[in-house]
Amino acid sequence: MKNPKVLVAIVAIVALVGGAILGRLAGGLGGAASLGEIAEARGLTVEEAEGALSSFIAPGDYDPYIMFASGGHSGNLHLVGVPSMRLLKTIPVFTPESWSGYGQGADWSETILDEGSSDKQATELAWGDTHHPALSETGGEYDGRFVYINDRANGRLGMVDLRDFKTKQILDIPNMQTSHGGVFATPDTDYVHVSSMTPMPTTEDGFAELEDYEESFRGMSTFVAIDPATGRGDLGKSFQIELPPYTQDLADAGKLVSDGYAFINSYNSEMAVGGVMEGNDPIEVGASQKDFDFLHIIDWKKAESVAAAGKTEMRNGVRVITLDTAIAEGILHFAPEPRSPHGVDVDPTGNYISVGGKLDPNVTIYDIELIKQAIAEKDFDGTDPYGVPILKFESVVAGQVEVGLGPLHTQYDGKGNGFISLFLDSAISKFTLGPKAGVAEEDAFKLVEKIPVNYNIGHLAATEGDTVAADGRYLVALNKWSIDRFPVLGTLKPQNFQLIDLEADKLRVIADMPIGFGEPHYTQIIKTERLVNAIEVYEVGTDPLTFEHSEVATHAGEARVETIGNDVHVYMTAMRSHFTPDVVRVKKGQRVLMHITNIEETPDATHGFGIPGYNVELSLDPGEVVTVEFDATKTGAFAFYCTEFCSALHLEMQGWLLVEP
Ligand code: K7E
Ligand code: CUA
Repeated sequence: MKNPKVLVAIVAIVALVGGAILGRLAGGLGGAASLGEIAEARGLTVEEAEGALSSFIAPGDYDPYIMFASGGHSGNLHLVGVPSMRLLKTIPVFTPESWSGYGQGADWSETILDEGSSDKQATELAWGDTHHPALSETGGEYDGRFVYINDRANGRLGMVDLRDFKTKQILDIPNMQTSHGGVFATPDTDYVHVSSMTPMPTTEDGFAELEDYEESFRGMSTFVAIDPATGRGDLGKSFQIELPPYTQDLADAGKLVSDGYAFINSYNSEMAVGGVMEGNDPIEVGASQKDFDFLHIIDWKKAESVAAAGKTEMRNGVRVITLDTAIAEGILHFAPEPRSPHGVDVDPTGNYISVGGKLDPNVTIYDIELIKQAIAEKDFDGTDPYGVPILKFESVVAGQVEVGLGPLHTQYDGKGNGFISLFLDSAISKFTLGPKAGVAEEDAFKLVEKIPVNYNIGHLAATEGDTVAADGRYLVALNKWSIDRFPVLGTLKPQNFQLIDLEADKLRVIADMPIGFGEPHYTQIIKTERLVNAIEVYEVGTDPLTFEHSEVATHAGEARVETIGNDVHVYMTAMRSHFTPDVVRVKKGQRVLMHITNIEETPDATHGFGIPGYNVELSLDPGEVVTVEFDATKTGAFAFYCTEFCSALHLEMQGWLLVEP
């Protein structure tokens, strides 16, 4: 044995595997030493072998957790098993995607994308920048019903129904150009919150000069009212709160003792607008002058009743509580927060609010009781230029912990600890919270441990870490750079997820997962067992948008072609291994409406439908009805076919679209 570390590995692994497993290994593999031989052959250290065993999910077994990861500017949502870090699914939200047929000719998904581009936009949008997924909650716990995600670029909110895991709504939120703060669901998903990132002009035509920034631009906090049955956002019941033109950043909802409050970080309270060629400071310099920015504390329950009392202005279909009203009604307060903060995160007990100031080496931990008391006693340190009262820093802060450089986002284990990402240090620091999270007075607000990650971490996510039920099982680091972690495969490198086992004695990374399909910003991790609404097949004839029986559903034996005026309606069925009808004749210039029903009842018996030259690609999941509409603009004999390898005669599952001159 050449490698001494392998000898250690063998000893450790033999010690590691318990009696029962040892027996099985001895029987099956000819002795536990076989594990050591594998470790040796693969050059694994003890720690690596332990890590592999603790993240391994045997073929055919399921992961106990599912991570909902944003896909960044790919516009998608990715589902990853934890701890195996296997990619299970990609759900397109803001971007057309041809595997699932999303926005690729299917009427219902195109409707969603179309509705997602209101007059607010300059054109019809075909991308989004997803940052923060928010799973719906009941009583502060994930309920497995819906997941929401923002489009940071275009001020929109996507909703995915966790029955069929498809995007069912894109809500283009008026009066804000961008969206970042949140997304979070209030503890019973009455509202889903999104706030703007960059303030926008409040003028009718959306234009204002940058010289008028302080007067004319405003930020916006939006509470989107959610229909509990469908999960859809309803702008008519929603309300917005106008904010000063600072850059509102991350946000979080209060829970339990802080229920009814929302918290939003801000930076650029300097209100720098850039203009380096016009003699101004670059934005990053102008926006980093002050030692403190403002944590926005919003009493959203009060805002809800102020809106119900009609003290709002109607702007583009939404009730807006103006900044003056928000101040007068005591809806909005500020607390100073150290330099250019990014993340704000409420702990599972609802008592503590952690803020990471990018340019300050501390995590600052606020206490909601102190905040409430300071508001009640008007313990203010003056106001900001717009008249928003500022609470005294020392009156509302419970503790600060020096954690390292570039602190961003915090997650919790539900055992009194916080984990904060350190972008500049490429590390995660573990720190303790205070007595209200069950920590002894003498241990409160201390640095526990700091571990390196690779590299430049943004968010991090703990299992159920945003809820009252944070269980402290795993932590995933979402790293921006992966510079030397993987083979060089061209110039665009993947992001890197790293898995950390929170039950190990000492924290360390146990698995890497390169993300070669976008830049995930945030993820939420839910116990798989909570996804109780997930279905495997639709009832035959279901319209996926409404979950109701479709008017154009075509059952076996009902296939037909009907011509009404210039429209040719083709009622088609798909079943292993044929489309009926398989020959469709139309004339050039006619409008073709194909209503296709997959009449299969077997899970996974998916068919596809592609037509060459016409940019049509659909996924027809078992039971699903999809309508595709297009003008027969080009003559020819087009060989349409099933795009999923569904059966032994899949290749024969084809037909003709004949477009006669
Ligand atoms: Cu930190 Cu958009 Cu959540 Cu990215 S934000 S990292
Ligand atoms: Cu149906 Cu291939």
